[in-house]
Amino acid sequence: MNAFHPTILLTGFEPFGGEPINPSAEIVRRLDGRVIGRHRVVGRVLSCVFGRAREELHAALADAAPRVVLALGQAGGRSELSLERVAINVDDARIPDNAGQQPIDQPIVDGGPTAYWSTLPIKAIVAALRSAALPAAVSQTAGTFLCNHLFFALMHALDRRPGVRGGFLHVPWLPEQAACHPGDFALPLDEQVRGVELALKTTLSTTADTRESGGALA
Ligand code: PCA
Repeated sequence: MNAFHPTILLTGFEPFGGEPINPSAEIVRRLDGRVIGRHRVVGRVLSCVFGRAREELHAALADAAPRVVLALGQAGGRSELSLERVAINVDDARIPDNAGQQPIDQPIVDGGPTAYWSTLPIKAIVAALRSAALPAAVSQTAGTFLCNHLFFALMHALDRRPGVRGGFLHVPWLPEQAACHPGDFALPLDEQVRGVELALKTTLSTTADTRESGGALA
């Protein structure tokens, strides 16, 4: 590893909603500093707070000057690593954030576009993950809480940084969390880390996305 590697910015979120941990933060801690496909991973764990998460993201983009940005978040109850297709320009919080804010039907960027597409090769990533025996699917919504907020802020920022690709991946519960959510799917941390590494490798080796079905099987 040296200072001349181009960088990948990998973000996760602090715990929220009463959970003691957030798998996305654990993955970021495991991969921070790792070299993947000759790119150095710069990891950042962001606040689960509207507005503040966006400022932390902007600071991280300025510091790391990444070629690729992958933002991660927890989606408890999902049964796959979910490659988000689209970020929408609305905050509509089901629960308060970690600072007690609960915006309802608020635009994220006033006068901004309705939505941005992920610029990661989401279908190729789903195919690579499934080939590696990891559960994966394209998701058509990142919700309207912090994850969508951050994803939209990211794509809005990247709109002014041509050539920098970015997107969002939602991850399931860890087994220790699922114990408190009976019946929900869980994926061990090692498998989640393996999935994120593979998603990054696939991004670096794929310029044009593949065309194939990447939907959930159920
Ligand atoms: N998941 C939440 C916000 C932070 C996180 O990890 C979401 O899906 O919006």
